[in-house]
Amino acid sequence: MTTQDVEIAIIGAGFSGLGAAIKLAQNGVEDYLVLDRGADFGGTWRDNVYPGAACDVPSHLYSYSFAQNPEWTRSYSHQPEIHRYINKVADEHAIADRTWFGTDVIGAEWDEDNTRWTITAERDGVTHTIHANIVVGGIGPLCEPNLPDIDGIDAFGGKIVHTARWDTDFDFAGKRVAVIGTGASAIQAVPQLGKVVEHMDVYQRTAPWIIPRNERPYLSVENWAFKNVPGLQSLIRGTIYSANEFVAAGMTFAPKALKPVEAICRGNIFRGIRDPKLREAVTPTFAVGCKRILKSNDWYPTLDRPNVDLVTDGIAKVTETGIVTNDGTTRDVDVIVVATGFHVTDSPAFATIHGVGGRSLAQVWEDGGMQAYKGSFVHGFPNLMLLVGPSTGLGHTSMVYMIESQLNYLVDYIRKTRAAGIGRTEVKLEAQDRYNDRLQHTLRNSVWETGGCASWYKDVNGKITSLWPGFTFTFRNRTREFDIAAYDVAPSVSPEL
Ligand code: N01
Repeated sequence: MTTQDVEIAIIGAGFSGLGAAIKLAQNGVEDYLVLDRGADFGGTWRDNVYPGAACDVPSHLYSYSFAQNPEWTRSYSHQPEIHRYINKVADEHAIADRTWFGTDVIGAEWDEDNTRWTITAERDGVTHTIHANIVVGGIGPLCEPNLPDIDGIDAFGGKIVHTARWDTDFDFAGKRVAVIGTGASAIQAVPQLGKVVEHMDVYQRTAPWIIPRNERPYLSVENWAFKNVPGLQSLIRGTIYSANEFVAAGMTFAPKALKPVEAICRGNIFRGIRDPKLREAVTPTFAVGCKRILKSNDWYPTLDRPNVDLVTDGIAKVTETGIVTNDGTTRDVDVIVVATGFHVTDSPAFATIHGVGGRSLAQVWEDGGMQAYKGSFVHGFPNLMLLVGPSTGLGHTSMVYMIESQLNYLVDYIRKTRAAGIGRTEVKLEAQDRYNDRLQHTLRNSVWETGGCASWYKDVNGKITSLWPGFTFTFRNRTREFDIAAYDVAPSVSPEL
């Protein structure tokens, strides 16, 4: 057992946690420690190593504005390249020196008497207590795999693997495989698996809308230009960003404006599948945009392969040897791939963070769903800033943009509270409520509310609590400065803060 004191503890070393570490260092804040359970930087881009894992946001926008990368090899990057990029940026800023990898954060408790957080973590079998004045939560919403609660699944005698916990040593060649789920992860993994497996059953509960993926390798002359033409990468970022913001406006304010997108998706189905029955089976019945719009050129042709079947009857149960659907058919398989997403609004991590009076985030959000002020601060949890917190997710553009907006807010929060000798900062409940009421008002006509789908964007109470509605530059403007008037503040108990 060890005990350690730091000014700031950053939990998570993915895009958001790493970004926080870099920005703090650049602004003269040196006393921080990054904690991550993995072996290196990357978060979700380290963990999701299923075949075909890639990003559906163009490479130049899906990167830090302060670490643009002229070396991207493709217009859309694949997981290994993004993982390498994140680790290269971390190396350039020597963040590993202030990071504990292989460290599992078990819990964090607010200590009112000492105006600080007590974090309990385990590393190499040793329990560590870390006292931190401030905690920055960069745990990411897409990190806890959601395992489907299907009757009999525990008794399955073959192999079960979740896309986010892939077994890279397992050889799928010649196997009979079932894939449960047809979301963003499945549509990337299935075409790769389809090339090697003997047979694959794809269990579709809800057909997704899918547009073509405009991916291509960059020519060496393009990479030369990215490196040598001043402002070119920023121009590309700006162009992609602006085009995406039109989609944001449609999703939030005018779902009917997304009709052309639906037409593009229908064209994708028509081109990818010859069988009219299969075409019908993969055509969604909800408004485009209600769930994440996916991008693929090879999903539909893969479903049309002779060794692949799309199964649309619901799953009744899993047996020791296979899957039984509601119509009574049994399909035996060697492997079940669960591409069933993540615990987003009900992350197990929420039960491990205890604020004022010992109440956990899970308890506070139990009835009203996830709520925070500017996606960052939660009443009852002083000195805790969440990155990619409630109502910051996006369905249309780069999360790195949202993360960088929050990093501006983080830096200004530290700057202002340090300058004023403030040691305890808690968002006022009225400010948090007003903010969330406004968000819900904006969301009421959005496609996520009105589009006729069930999605992980919705919380237990049916409210959209994971997405930012509207333009992302509005969020950027709101997080440009730390608005201290929205917070109850108290002086520091320790003189150096
Ligand atoms: O998970 P999902 P994902 N029985 O929740 C089905 C990001 N991402 O891992 O639609 C049967 O989207 C479920 O069916 P339904 C991205 O933000 C990004 O694919 O609920 N089926 C659905 O088809 C994305 O949104 C990239 O009816 C069950 C699927 O499983 C997020 O990660 C790449 C079931 C789950 O889809 C999550 O994507 C990959 C059950 N019991 C992921 N339970 C990029 O390119 C669930 N399903 C950036």
